[in-house]
Amino acid sequence: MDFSKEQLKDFYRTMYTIRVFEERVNELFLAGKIPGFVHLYIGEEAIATGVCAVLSKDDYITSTHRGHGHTIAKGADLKKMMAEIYGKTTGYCRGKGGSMHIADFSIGMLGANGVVGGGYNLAVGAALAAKLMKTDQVSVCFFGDGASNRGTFHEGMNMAAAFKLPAIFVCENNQYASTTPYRTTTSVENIADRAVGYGIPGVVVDGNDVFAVYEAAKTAVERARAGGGPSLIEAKTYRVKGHFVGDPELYRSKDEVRDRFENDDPLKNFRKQVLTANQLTEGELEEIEKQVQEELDAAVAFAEESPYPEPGELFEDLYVEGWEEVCGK
Ligand SMILES: Cc1ncc(C[n+]2csc(CCOP(=O)(O)OP(=O)(O)O)c2C)c(N)n1
Ligand SMILES: [Mg+2]
Repeated sequence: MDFSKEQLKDFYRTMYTIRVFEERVNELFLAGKIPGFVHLYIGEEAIATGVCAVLSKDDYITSTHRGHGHTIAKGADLKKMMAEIYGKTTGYCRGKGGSMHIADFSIGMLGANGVVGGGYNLAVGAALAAKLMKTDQVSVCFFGDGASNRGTFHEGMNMAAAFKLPAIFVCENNQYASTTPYRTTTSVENIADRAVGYGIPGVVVDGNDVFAVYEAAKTAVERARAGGGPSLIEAKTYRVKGHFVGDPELYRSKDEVRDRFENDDPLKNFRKQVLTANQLTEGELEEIEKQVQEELDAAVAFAEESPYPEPGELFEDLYVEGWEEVCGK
């Protein structure tokens, strides 16, 4: 497939932004600047980037506990993201949600989710709304290999297939669910094989190749927009960092991680491909890196300078305005 120079630059900009955002979050967490928990997406950048490149601003996504990459790829504001992760009032949830609760409805990002497997039915609900309202929006559910063993997987997949909803299920198989290698808890070799049980297409793609992910997503999105119903994409990848920052990683060796990352880094793969094919120059890639670093520095400065919520605000922003009327209280 032919991509324009602008498209290629956008792929790199998004993947690089995710990579350096996550590296910075890692440093800041270890420096004690960030409260709570963070789960990093390093090594999985090509999946969110390839899928979201196919989507329009008003298409929906649902995310996971490892959600920074999806949120960046859907076009979120880095300043508001960083401020939220810091727990500051200028963040997406006024500092009360943190890393696992970032949402931005204005760009169709329906939320990260601390509940593993919590995204399926939100995504299916959004897809049902799009179908009933006859818009051409699609809804993408990102989820992990571990999450594919939850009951909500079946509920979501079955309903989307039975009602032919414009939903795309994207499994990020990063080989582990916390400390558990996926093969020890999964009955099939490929999670995509389960699509057969719902009568929908299921494909396996190299999740570290942004072009392969884009192609698969494009096929699924076109099918969904045309009324063809849902698809399941399994993107094989590798979780390079611990399950969360601070994970002692006793369940795998350092050599395994180094070998996987050195030999199959989605950013390196992309660089190699576009440079070898003379599609982009080293200078053009470096220019993007410089711009992204500046944007990231500005986001960190914004988060640092922003205030924490006041203790008196503790019970504010918990419910949407007018909830008493809606609930008949
Ligand atoms: C319903 C539920 N069960 C268990 C957990 C604890 N938990 C958090 S992340 C995780 C593993 C998820 O693995 P996977 O779906 O493969 O996603 P990954 O972390 O690899 O991105 C578990 C068990 C949870 N948050 N929610
Ligand atoms: Mg996993």
